[in-house]
Amino acid sequence: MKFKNLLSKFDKKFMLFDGAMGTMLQKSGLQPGKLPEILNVTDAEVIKQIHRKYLDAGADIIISNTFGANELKYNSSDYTIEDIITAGVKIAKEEAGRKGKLVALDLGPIGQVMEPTGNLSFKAAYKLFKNQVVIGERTGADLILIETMSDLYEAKAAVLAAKENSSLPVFCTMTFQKDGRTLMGTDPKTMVVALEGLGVDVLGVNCSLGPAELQGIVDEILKYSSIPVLVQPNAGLPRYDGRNTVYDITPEEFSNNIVIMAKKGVRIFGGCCGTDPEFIESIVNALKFMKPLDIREKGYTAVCSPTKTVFIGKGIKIIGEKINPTGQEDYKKELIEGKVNYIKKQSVVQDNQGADILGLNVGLPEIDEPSTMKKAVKAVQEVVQLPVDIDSPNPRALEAGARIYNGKPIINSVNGKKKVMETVFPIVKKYGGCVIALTIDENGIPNNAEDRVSIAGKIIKTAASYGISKRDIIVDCLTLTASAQQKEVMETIKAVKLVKEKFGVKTVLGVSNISYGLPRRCVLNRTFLALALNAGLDLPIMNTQDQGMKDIIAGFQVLTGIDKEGENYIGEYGSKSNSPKVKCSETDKKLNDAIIEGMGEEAARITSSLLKVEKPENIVNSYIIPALDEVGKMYESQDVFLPQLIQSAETVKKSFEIIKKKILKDGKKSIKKDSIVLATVKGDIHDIGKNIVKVLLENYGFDVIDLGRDVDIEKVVGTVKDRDIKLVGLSALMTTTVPNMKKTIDALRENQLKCKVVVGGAVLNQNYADMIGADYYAKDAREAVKIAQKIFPVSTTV
Ligand code: B1M
Repeated sequence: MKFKNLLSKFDKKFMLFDGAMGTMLQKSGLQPGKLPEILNVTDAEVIKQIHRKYLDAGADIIISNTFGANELKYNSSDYTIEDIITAGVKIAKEEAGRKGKLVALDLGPIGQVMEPTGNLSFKAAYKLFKNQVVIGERTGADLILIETMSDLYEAKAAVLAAKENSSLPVFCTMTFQKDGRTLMGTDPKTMVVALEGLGVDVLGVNCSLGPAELQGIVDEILKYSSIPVLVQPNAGLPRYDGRNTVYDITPEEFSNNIVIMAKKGVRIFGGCCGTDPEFIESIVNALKFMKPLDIREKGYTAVCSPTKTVFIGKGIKIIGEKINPTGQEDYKKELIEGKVNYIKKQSVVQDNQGADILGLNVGLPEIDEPSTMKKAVKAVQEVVQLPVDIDSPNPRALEAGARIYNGKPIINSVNGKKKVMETVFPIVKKYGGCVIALTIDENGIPNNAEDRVSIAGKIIKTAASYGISKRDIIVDCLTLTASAQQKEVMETIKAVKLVKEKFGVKTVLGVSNISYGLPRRCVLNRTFLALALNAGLDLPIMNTQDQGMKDIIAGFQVLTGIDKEGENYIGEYGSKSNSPKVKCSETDKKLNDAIIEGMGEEAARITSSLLKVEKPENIVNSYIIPALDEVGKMYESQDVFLPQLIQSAETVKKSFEIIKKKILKDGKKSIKKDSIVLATVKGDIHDIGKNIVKVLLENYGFDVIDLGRDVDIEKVVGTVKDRDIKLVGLSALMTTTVPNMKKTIDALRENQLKCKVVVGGAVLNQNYADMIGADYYAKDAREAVKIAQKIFPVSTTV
């Protein structure tokens, strides 16, 4: 309601935020590294002046100086976040109030990485945001601005915290890189699908890039968004001039690009890093005589994970049915034992077999379904990028799953019973899923198609009263078994057709149920699938291992013109002598697969058994390094994103722990030799390779002083000086950190330290090593040991 009031003021004009706070603070002498929000308490006048300048420039909304004011950042400060946020919002309110303008409570990222990639739990993030929201609303903020988000999951925690603990309008913007995705891999359309689902009032992009470079990202957002879009670009691309980060474009260039965006449909603007009141004034002038475009409802049906959006109704999309305890004894056993290995394995297998969405059912009477559902959702999202269909008749399990899910899920299901609708629709509305609507009500499943259609109508109408759009409802006309209810088979098919014709909604069917109790089930499943597809089925829930069913879908899409010019069909079947691609169905995965898929326990298990037949070094060289190389390539080609890269690295750690134990157990640690300093250079956090070198050196009796990763040059120099070190080993994995390797070597030389330096890391070669003044280059860990033995000749041979 509050948002409608706010928006009505801007019905015929653009809404304008202010520009950068940090840039202005730096101009007024704030030292880098100091927490800027403290100034709300210690130097209120500075903040006041900045707000005043932006208001004078024509901003309608000023943003409180509270971006980083969370309890983690301020845990050792003299001031509480209560002090800081209260002061920040108060100052802004006073200034804005003078001109009848508004104040946005600013919430930036917490500054820690969320689980499973990092350690910050969803619950902890939610709590931090909640505290900020409560203080901000109490002090009089008019709206909440969640901004500069790189992680969709963190954005979700912030949005839920804002919506559940205040009645203020919620605006949320994310930050994109040059490759068109956020650091954690979310693309603009996925952001729109997830954030719209969560019910934000405004969404968009801030920071990232300059306005010219943002145009493509803005186009994508506008293409999918049915709500107002906010854009706050930087003042050009950031550049380091040797001392400071600088931004190059003029206010005029900035506003010229803003005008282009306004013509495309953006309604709300502001500035981010590098902008100042001149930029805002320039936008005010440029938009003075323009009117914002009306917003169009886009009308598609979509679900998403953090990195992948699946549009339902654009071609046939498959929900994999295998993560369901019905008839799966091994899965049942795992559920009872609280394990998730089956879920992870089946997620990967079905993904490889062509599932678009994964069905997730954990329903066993003897377990705590809500908490198991949470665990299961996390397990799936750790290993695959597919969206999830959270399947349970238990609304508490649905809610637990939907809350913890990263993205927009399918919520499976609601039905025509009044009580069920009353419990499930609020969940759908709050967490923003697509919901599967079963055509059953208090009187059971109707025998005939028409009655099922009328239940569908009732559900769609009731959903609308909760603010749930028809586009988010997927109707299930219910597959009954041909063995028990043969007559009703064709009623289901007819119902699918009628539901589509009458309401234009998307449809889903669990296909395999048709053949229950009959022999050669695949024959009936396939035939039923073909009939249902022809009637308008969009989303079969099926066995992804059944190639015959996948063939029918592929053929159907060619014959109905969905697969334009048979492009996918030819791609799939053309060159492979009618043998379609079944990438993976074996369950006993090899070590490289386990690493690529991020299956930690699996990797540890395989490593242990491999060690019975392979040398530790062989496992590193023949399995681990090639697997990581492949992940690196997939990362580069955007087949996987940072969370998956991290997941693979974590998996390698598990595998390497086991290898390390073995190496050290077999080792010849008795000879005490001189110490070697090892470090991954400044700016580089890759340490898997360096750690391997360390273990092997220790195995050959050397004493290693491991300085860790991202190591300051001074620390290397200091240690070499203090301990009279004769050999230093430096590792670097990125082209961008090789210069720091050179700087470290230069510093050792400048300090006239007589140590030798050996360098290594995938990005280096002998030439580079020579160029940066290293004494030795080691292509791998064995080579590093050989060099150490050369320098300390008493050693045994490798
Ligand atoms: Co990143 N990463 N990564 N990464 N990562 C690379 C290096 C990359 C090539 C991937 C890609 O884009 N294809 C790319 C660098 C591109 C470039 O510079 N041209 C890259 C990038 C871009 C990034 C980030 C910037 C991503 C982002 O945030 N957007 C970020 C960097 C953060 C930073 O450092 N500031 C980042 C982060 C990460 C993770 C944290 C997710 C993780 C590292 C986890 C960890 O190390 N604790 C990670 C990983 C795993 C990789 C890949 C996939 C694998 C690296 C690895 O461990 N290889 C990597 C792609 C690749 O290399 N194929 C990639 C296995 C390891 C055993 O090999 O380290 O070469 P290596 O060590 C060998 C030898 O080289 C030698 O012996 C070892 C054993 O034989 N050796 C030495 C190594 N050091 C030695 C020292 C010696 C002697 C021998 O004497 C002292």
